[in-house]
Amino acid sequence: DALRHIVQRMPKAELHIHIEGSLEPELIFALAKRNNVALAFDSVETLRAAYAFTDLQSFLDIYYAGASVLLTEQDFYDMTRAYLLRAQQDNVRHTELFFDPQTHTARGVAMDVVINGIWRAVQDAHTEWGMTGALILCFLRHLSEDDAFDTLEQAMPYRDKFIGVGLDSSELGHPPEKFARVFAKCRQLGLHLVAHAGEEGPPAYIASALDVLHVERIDHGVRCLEDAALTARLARDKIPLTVCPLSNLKLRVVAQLSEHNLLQLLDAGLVVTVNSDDPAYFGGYMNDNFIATFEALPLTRQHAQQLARNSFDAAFLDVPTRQRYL
Ligand code: ES4
Ligand code: ZN
Repeated sequence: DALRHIVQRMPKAELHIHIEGSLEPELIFALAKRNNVALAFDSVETLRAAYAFTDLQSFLDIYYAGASVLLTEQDFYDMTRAYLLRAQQDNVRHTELFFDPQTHTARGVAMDVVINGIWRAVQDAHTEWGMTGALILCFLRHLSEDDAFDTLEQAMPYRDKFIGVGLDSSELGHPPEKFARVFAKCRQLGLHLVAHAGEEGPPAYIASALDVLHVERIDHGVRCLEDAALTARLARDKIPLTVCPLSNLKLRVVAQLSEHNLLQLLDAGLVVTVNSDDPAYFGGYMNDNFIATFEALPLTRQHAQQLARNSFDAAFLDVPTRQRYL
């Protein structure tokens, strides 16, 4: 119909996608077989049937299990290639990919295997389709700040292959302050800074991500509306929110998409973007997120165009590249 056509046609940037969350069950099983890795599920169907989440942690447990099949550089390449191909079909022209090195280095997979595999797929998508892409290294917030420092040090030989750092995994009980020193170090290194905040955690975590970590964007951030002063600040300072509607639905941040606050966020003057988060787990890629949200909320064609424009405004692009997209 008309909406699907408009959404399909708009060039978009995806700024909140965990590349390990793009691993489809079929690829998990193919890689498990290729690498002789044992899985706790006996088929694609039983694995997919386990994708019934009640909160963030119930998802993370199965997401880390899925990532256990990734061992070689080719595995990371194949995963990333499949995502970029799918994004290209949704007319996504630019992607900023989160990756979780600690999920892999903790299993004995070397940092170069992770980064080189993902980065080679990004380069090939640029050569073949003109798609631009960049990597954002995420620290797992359920682990210690010392572990994050070790991870940063292991990644420094590949500093030219990632543009920034983020903070993900279990939010509650792991506030931004826990990572103040490592983010200060990353800031000195000239890395872009983002953090998940205000997904399950309170608005105070959004405020401390800004005040203590000095992040440039907030991943999720949907709970900001509980604090009017914080919302006004996000609008005034044009801090983008990378919102992930189907993720919020599947992790029960909202009970129904019709209860999602995306329209209120836009009406508050925030730089909202739409993203897929972990598309293989949450039931949809970029355009699925747009269409499901537009079917559930009274959003217009102008809102769709605003969201697409915001995705490029919020991207970490150099001025000429941004100009080319707008
Ligand atoms: C994540 Cl939805 C979400 N939240 C926090 N951490 C994550 N890692 C992968 N997906
Ligand atoms: Zn996320």
